[in-house]
Amino acid sequence: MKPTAFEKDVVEGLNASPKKLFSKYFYDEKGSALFQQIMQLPEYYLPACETAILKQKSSELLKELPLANYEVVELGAGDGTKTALFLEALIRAGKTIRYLPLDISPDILEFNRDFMKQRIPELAVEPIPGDYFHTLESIKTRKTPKIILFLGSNIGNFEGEKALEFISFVKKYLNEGDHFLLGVDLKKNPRTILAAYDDAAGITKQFNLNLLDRINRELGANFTPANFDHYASYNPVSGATTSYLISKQAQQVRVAGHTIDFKAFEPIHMEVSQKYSLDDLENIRENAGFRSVQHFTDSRDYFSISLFVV
Ligand code: AVJ
Repeated sequence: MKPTAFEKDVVEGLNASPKKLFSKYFYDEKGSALFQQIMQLPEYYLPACETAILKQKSSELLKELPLANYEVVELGAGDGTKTALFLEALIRAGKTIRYLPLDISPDILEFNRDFMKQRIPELAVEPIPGDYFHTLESIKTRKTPKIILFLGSNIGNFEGEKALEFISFVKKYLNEGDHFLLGVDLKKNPRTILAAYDDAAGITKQFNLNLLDRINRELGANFTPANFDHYASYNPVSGATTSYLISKQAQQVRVAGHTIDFKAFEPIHMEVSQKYSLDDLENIRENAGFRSVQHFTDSRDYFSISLFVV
């Protein structure tokens, strides 16, 4: 039988040096539930900041969105609970909008649609399941002006140049008068950032270890998660928060017919959560070819919702 993309990525990643797994695989059912728990953690300040911006800055934001009609396309929409605040503000301002949540998970899209039906009954919702690349292609020829949303600091998972590549890719699907709204976590006190990825309750640790469990369940592997420790780091120069699982001892693991050797204290690179300064975002604007960018931040300047104009 042909190996799935998941199996291929896991086997390749564990045979690479340094060893690496992809954070996009965190989100099975258990992983998605753990991420919901992370969003409630006192240390994980991101969702509260983004919600505060959407509540406090929506009238300022709306001044920059002058048209009467928009299609609001949300990349990696998730459950839509935060997005509702923005959609409600557009409707209150008298605009006619259609909401197109895009997500890889059909289940979360179903939740999203039901949630929106109940919260904003008059809203037209058109969920589109699939990955960003295919789904953007499928709406390319639509004529209504677009607002593309990419919230929740999801851009942080794109490593190095990949973030600019992705934003440039999105830009190609936009026409004059369209907008791109990006939720980004800003560089700040390194201790504040590190604590968000190394919470006292150990939920982020479980979130990382769950991927080993998932590999056991879905690929018939025999990881002992207790033999791995979670280690988060923040580099204040680059702005990269990086999470690793560290092998506590020399050990061997069987994964899909392969034997993987771990040395004591050998890391598996799990996730990058990149942080940006406003200057970094200005550079991205320039390199991706947007006309302008305006930043809407919370009272502590922890987080920005940045509006890029085509
Ligand atoms: C969903 C990618 C925004 O990087 O902050 C939370 C995922 N990882 N805690 C982030 C995550 C560890 C989160 N994003």
